[in-house]
Amino acid sequence: MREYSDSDIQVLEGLEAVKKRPGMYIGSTGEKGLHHLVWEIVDNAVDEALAGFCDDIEVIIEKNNIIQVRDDGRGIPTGINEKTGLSTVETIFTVLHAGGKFGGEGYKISGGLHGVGASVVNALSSWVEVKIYQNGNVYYQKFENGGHATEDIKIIDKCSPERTGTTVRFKANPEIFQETTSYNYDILANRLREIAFLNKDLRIILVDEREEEKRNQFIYEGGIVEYVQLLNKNKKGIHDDIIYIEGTEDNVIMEIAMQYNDTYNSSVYSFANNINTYEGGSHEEGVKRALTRVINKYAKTAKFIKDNDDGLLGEDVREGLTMIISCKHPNPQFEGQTKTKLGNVEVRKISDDIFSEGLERFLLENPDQAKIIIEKCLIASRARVAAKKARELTIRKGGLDLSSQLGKLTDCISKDPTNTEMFIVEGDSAAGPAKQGRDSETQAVMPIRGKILNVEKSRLDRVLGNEEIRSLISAFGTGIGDEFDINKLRYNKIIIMTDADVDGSHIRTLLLTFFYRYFKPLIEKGHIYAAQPPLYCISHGKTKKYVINEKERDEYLSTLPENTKYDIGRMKGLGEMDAIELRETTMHKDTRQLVKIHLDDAIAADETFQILMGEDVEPRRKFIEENAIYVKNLDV
Ligand code: TTJ
Repeated sequence: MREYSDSDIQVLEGLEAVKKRPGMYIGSTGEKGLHHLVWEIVDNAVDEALAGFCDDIEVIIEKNNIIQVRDDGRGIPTGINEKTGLSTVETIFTVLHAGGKFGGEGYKISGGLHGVGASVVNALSSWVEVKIYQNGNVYYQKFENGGHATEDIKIIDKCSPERTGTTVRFKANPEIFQETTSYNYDILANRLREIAFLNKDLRIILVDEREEEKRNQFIYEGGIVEYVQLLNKNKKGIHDDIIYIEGTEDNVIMEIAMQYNDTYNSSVYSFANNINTYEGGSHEEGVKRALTRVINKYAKTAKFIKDNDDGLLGEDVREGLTMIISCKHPNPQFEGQTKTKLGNVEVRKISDDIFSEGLERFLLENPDQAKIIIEKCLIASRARVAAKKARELTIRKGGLDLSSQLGKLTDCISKDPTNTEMFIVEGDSAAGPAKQGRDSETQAVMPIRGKILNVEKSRLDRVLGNEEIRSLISAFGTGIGDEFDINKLRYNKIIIMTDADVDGSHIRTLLLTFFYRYFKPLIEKGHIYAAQPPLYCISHGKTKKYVINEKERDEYLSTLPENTKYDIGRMKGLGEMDAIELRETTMHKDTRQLVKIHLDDAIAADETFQILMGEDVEPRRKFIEENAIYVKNLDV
């Protein structure tokens, strides 16, 4: 161990602060925070790629959940940093917020919680090891026990002078990440794939060495164009080209890819510095504003609509639109409840300028495709007027009031919306035990029949025509669309309770899509949950124990005395349990485990869903089984 200097002491105080309040730096010490460590390190490699010096990044989950991230960039500088008197490596890994400041000029892009830096990872790890390949040498430095350098940086080996890059290995500290230190392959794969889509030609490899080896390579020559292609894969694109527009103004890089399809919803996803801006912001506003203006202008000039006709609204020109907006900004301001809204006001004009010029040119150069697009927008506008009439009619007939449309709801006694809950239960076989097993004072049960209407394929008027959905809306009490009022919500928690199987996942995906499309505020305000029914039943003697995952199963088995004879059954559905078992395992406030649905879960469900939109059921089912990453995540 080295002797401590003054700067060591300052540094260690900084890292102590991180250890004391990890949540402030990485959001949580649960699964999400654990994965955040990986993003902190990966972001550095992506920055090097954005600066144009790296085109390969590899992430390896080693045995024992050690993470290795390597890039083929220039390598972290290996000299001493003037300000700190420590090596640059040590500075980056031990001084809070040291990130780019010590790394020279480059194009530094970081955002949100990201970019708090490698020092945070170091503070929260049992150990971190850094290797740098530079000038034919391999440099090495190691940190232990939450951030202490074991030695100064030193050369440990020679390498080919052509080889450059940085490799970081770390092991998350299990005393800090008490919930879990096990990485979820699908979470890593999804985000790495997204990063690859957002940075064309960047090659990212993910390897899992823990059990049977898993490996994915993500590289997209077309970048976000390929992303739109994927999202529209199972829909009919109504015009030939995926429109792609890019431009740079005042160091702000804008890229937009879009294509209209034959559905009725809009799927506009925006990113700033590779971070999904779920809450939108100036880049999205600029592009949306320009889209409405340019389409109206073209429609008038080309005489699709008369000068004094009502113009097309934003929602008309976005119906059936799949669009990715990616903005890269040297100094992004993230705002909003979840810090996922881009705040930089100047970007509104920049994105508007770049996008409107590009779209105008596309429409003029491709009149055949322009015609198809404008006609689609005109139909959407007429349908909007018709849907409004239909909705007014429904309301006038008392269609959405409580008394007439509650369907099969078994309501609770309490009318206090701060402590009541509604379980949405699939199928009659589970509805029975749920009704018997509930706490009738505060828990209501709403059975739904199999697959609810796929809202992705229907306009609002048809959605409102669906009995199942009307019952749900009536039970919520909030109304829908323009009439939506969250203050009228009749339950504090709306809990989706489906089987722990593929059909269950599918139904949950349908419901999440429905909530995302029509009741977004309920998700944002944390009113939507998924129940976690048990996956296994362990029986021995007269005892039956239900557990929700493999981990709990193994933990329980290890508590049994040796020679105990037991039997393990994989649960197929909620209907297999009687009312008391269902209450104990899944419904009772004291013993159940709920998963709160966040906006990104719902968006992910929506996105997954779009990929699954094929007409054939079988391949879709298969895809869900193999790939419905987010859906699986919810299964934990
Ligand atoms: C900074 O400017 C001079 C040349 O090197 C630049 C740099 O720091 N490059 C760099 C850092 N490439 N890769 C990293 C890096 C990679 C990982 C995986 C982790 C960290 C903390 C940095």
